[in-house]
Amino acid sequence: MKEIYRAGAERMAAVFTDMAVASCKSGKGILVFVHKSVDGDCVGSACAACLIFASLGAKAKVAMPEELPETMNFMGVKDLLLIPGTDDGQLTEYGYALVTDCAESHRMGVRGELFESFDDPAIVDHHELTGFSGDNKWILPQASSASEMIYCIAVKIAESLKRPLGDILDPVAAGCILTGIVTDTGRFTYSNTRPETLEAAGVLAELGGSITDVCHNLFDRKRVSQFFLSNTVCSKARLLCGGRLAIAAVTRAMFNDFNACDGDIDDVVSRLRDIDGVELAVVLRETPDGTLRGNLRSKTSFDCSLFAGNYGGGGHKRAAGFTVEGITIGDLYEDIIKKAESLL
Ligand SMILES: [Mn+2]
Repeated sequence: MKEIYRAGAERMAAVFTDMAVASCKSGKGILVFVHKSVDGDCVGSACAACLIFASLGAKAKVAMPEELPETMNFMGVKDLLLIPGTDDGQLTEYGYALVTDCAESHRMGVRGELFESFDDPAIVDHHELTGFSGDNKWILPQASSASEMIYCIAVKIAESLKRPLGDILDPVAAGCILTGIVTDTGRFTYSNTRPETLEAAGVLAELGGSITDVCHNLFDRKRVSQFFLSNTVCSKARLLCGGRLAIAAVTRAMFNDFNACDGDIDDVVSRLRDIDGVELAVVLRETPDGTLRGNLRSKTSFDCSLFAGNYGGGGHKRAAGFTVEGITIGDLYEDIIKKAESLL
């Protein structure tokens, strides 16, 4: 295992093992939290963590902030999920908390309050964050995905227990981790794809994960509404700042016209970034709850995470986002252009 992962993975392997032991002794399960607007990495890393705990004899489930998107059904993880409003009665059976691909309760949607009620939760995250320290917290922005970090933890658990990795990661867990890695590396095309990321993917494929299934379900498949709305949004996008900024705004009316759902424009921001000459792509949308969501992607140098910070958001250098309210989408659009102009 590469140096940047080793110490953290070893430390967290001990944390996972200790949590499993404590959970078995007390009879209280482990809840794994994720960010809202779930994606392949948060669901994949969280479900894999649950299955790792299960391999250690402990009961663990994911405290989902929303229902699982239909496109993720292929992961075969429904039994691991607690869905708000349907499984809430079970929550008292849990006494320990882990969060993956996220660290901050305000990003957890309806689960934020529950997360806050846990003392000193364990964290595994790869977002650019400061202010989280402690032996049970591992933040590694250089990691491709939270899922790759979970993979490293599983490797260290297997090593320390002298068990084969397949004992710790069953085929479903391997598929979950692969889902997170494929998602966050844009199918191994983003610059966060390291040689060790590819090595991990190879091992996970051997353990039963399928890159084909992830790519088909999370990248290639398009709902009819998604296809037509995303084409319309792209056709309305503008190139500014000498072609270095591509920006598009999506109103609720546009969603309604196409009978489309919120996730239907998730692919637009990378399509805009891929235009020759574009360094920063921004897609703004009106969300169903009345807030505005901004998604940013950059090609080579622009720091999206830093820029999203202007609006209280964050993420990664090449991909970030934010949520704001109290401003119209038109005003936000102009404000972003003004701020980006001085940086591009
Ligand atoms: Mn992630």
